[in-house]
Amino acid sequence: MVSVPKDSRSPLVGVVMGSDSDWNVMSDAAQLLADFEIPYEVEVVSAHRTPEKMIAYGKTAADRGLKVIIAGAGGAAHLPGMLASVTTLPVVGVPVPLGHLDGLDSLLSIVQMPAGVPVATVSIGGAKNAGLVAVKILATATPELTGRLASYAEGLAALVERKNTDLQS
Ligand code: RP5
Repeated sequence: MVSVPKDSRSPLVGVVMGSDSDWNVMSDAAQLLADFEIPYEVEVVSAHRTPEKMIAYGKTAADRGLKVIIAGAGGAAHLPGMLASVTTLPVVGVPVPLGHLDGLDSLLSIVQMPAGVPVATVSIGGAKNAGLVAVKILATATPELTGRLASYAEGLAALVERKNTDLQS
């Protein structure tokens, strides 16, 4: 289990999940944000088990300085959508796969939002991409992050080329 690093800066991204059991997936988002040196917070907020906390989290998130919320949940995954209904911040939803249905239940629960209340949904288990979406949103106001995203993409391309070269040898 990855632990949450301490960062004295005010968090810009909230990484929330319905249960601590989601952390195995959601830690990928946290790691990505850490790689880009983005301050973030991590919180377990359950739509069904702690509904008042969920509403308070969503309602106060923007005033506390957060710019993006990444929300992951599994099964009847209502957390991302419910948070989106009480905040003006962009919400990125991560469908967490559980033991049954391979995460399709989580995906459909998160992606099928009614018009007017969007959740930017990534793939099943796609927490790393959720982190990248958050970085890209932040980069619209932070040119330095744009440069880092370009370097990140170059790194991906270099990796593909390295693997291709290995394949040829
Ligand atoms: C969801 O129920 C959580 O997001 C989690 O994916 C799932 C199971 O939770 P636990 O029973 O492991 O706490 O709300």
